[in-house]
Amino acid sequence: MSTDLVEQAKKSAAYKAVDENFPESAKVVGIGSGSTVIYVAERLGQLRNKSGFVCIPTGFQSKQLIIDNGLSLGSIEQYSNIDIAFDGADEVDTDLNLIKGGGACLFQEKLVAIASKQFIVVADYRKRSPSKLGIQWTKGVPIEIVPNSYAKITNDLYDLGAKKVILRQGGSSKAGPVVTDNNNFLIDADFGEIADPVKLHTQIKLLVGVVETGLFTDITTKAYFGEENGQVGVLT
Ligand code: ABF
Repeated sequence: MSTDLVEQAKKSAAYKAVDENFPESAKVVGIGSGSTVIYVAERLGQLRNKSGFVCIPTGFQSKQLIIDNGLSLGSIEQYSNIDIAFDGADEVDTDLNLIKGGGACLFQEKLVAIASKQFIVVADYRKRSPSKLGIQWTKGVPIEIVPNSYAKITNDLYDLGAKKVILRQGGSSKAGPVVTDNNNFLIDADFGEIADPVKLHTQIKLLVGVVETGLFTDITTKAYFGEENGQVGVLT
């Protein structure tokens, strides 16, 4: 698989998503995390009215992206009504359910997503599941948890049917667990193919110590996929 092809797919999806969806009237715009959203910020930075809207980041990386592209930076505390948000995904199923959190920013990503009138996903062709979640992305569902609950939650996730549960390791210090922007830990729980993501999300969310899950259900408006052949597919 050529890196150039994947990179081109990300760029095509992001540019088309912005071109087809960005409303001239937008005043508040959510900017997600990951390598595909880089091209969203690039495209927004090319707009003539780029000083006419404020951008809300989902983490440190997207804050930098906003600044680097000459866009105005705001925060979710200041602007909790967002006109439109763009973000990447680890996997998208045919019903527009997502797995997110491979980049460890899932809490802020979900906060921005649910605060947005329109939530647009941008991804390359590798992220598109032919049916359910858990087919393309096999590293498990990312779950942000309060640190001292990890042992209990690990047991609980096995009880819920997980095949493999891992406390994500290798943060910036490379030793020990990944620590999120909220000073929490992340668990990756592999449930195989996920038949009912709403049910699974609800079951996990009820465990004491769980802050948020990387299952995004009933949130996405549209998903743009850069394809291998250079085209862009849209799922609505
Ligand atoms: C973030 O970046 C995450 O939720 C998701 O894990 C990832 C997608 O990244 P990329 O665009 O690099 O594939 O949005």
